[in-house]
Amino acid sequence: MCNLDAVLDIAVIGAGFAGLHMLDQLRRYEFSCHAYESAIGVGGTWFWNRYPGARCDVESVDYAYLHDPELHETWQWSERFAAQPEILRYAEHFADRRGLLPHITFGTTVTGAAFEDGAWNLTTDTGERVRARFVVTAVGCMSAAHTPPIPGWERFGGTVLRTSRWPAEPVELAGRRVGVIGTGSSGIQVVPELAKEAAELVVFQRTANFSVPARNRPLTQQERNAAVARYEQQVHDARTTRFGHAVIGTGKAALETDPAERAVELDARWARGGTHIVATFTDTGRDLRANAVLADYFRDRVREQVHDPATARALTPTGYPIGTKRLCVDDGYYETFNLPHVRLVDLRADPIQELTRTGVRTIGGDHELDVLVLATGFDAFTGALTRLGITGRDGRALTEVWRDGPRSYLGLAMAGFPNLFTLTGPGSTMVLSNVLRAIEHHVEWVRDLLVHAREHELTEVEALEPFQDEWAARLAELASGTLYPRTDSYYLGANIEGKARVFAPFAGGLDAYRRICDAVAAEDYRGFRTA
Ligand code: NA7
Repeated sequence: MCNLDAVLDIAVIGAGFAGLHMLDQLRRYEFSCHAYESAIGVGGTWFWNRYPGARCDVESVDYAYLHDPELHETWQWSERFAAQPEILRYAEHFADRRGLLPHITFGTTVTGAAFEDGAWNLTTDTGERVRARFVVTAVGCMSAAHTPPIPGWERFGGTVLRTSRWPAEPVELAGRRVGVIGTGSSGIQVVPELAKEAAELVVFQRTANFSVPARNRPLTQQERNAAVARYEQQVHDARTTRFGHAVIGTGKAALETDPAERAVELDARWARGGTHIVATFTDTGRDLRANAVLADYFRDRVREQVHDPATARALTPTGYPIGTKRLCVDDGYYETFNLPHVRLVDLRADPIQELTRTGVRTIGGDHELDVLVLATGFDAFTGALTRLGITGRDGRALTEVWRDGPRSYLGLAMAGFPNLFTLTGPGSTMVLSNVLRAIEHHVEWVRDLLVHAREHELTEVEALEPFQDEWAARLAELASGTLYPRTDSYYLGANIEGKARVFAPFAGGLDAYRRICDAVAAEDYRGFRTA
């Protein structure tokens, strides 16, 4: 690690939760390091997704760093599910507390990363050139926004807003006709908030999603104290549970539980709110008949909440197993459709044809709008990485190497791309676990590998192809034991036209994933070529 050509030991790309923690750890271990961030502030996802209603679907006390016990003890979350401004403040507080800001260049997007003569040359949109021995990407797995290929974007004369790039300044919606395309987690959160202001709200839905109420509320001081007292248990859960935090199920299979008892268990979780309801029974994630029990329970709840039978029918998810798309968590989503100025356009029955100068044209007619909100998702998992312009050994472009889908070893490294590590990369647990828990694991694992490289004076660390192949086979095998591959979702890349269909996340749970990574490290980084 002492090549005189290298300006930095390590360049970090991104200053969200992963990038900040990585940068902090590298500084603590006295590496020369610097981070580059497109935004003008820290926070990543929580910097950009500042639309009204943006909120985490993991409980605040679980969606926080655990590696800093003092921060854990002193930070007080105000609500059960924190809203975007509070999570952003938390990221800013961490960066400030750890003195990270001088070590981040903001407003700078990495546009090229080439491995040449034993180090990485980064280029940026501001013309900066950086040379670093190692690069760690912390670009997020849901950060490359997706704009659907609807004809007529250039024609629409109104305002276009994206949930994933919401303006920092207030947006005036009072008295305006607003349309929303997309009913995933973001759409379902933003719709009730927009309805409070807009004169008219039209929701364009392609696929009805399963959604559970959040039952968000302020945390009591007693609950905050209990969270502090639970610290050791949380650290234990981070290592030993599937999601990285405790989820209390019944431990029973739905198909072996009496229907009356099933209803009691599901009612209790529905009343409590949040995503834990999907883990009520042990078999709903792999058995279609069991899955239907849970799905039917959700469908009945839609009918209870939406007054108009035709709207209720359109909002009722059908045709795919519950949980195979991200379960949404809402705050009054269904009730919003009982308001007189809100209407649903079911795009399955009435597809979008084009945008016109004044709105959205579907087969059924024109919907006149002043504002169009896109909540249309992301080129998930791979998009933020392929947009970096990465070329590895022998000038091979990542976009070429991943043409048939992402390939990685542990989701953290790639054959052909030495000295490059991808936090929350495709092939890790990503959004199938608590992402904060996954981030902390990856950062500490990569840090240890970099320390190992320094101690052993290694100049190159690269994943080996056969181990990468084995990892791909393991990912496919784990996915085949679940219901995920049955549904067109971003987990499979199916939301992006022309994208290879590969189930990208590790579906075996964060606990199992950690054990594998620990074993790799313990066996002198098995599966890596070092020089
Ligand atoms: P999602 O969950 O990917 O949702 C995107 C939504 O946009 C979804 O309803 C899509 O329908 C819809 N969409 C995408 N393209 C189109 C077109 N062309 N026409 C109509 N509708 C379209 O993204 P979110 O931002 O809501 O959530 C992302 C993650 O953030 C979430 O999983 C949490 O982890 C937090 P589709 O279902 O594809 O038919």
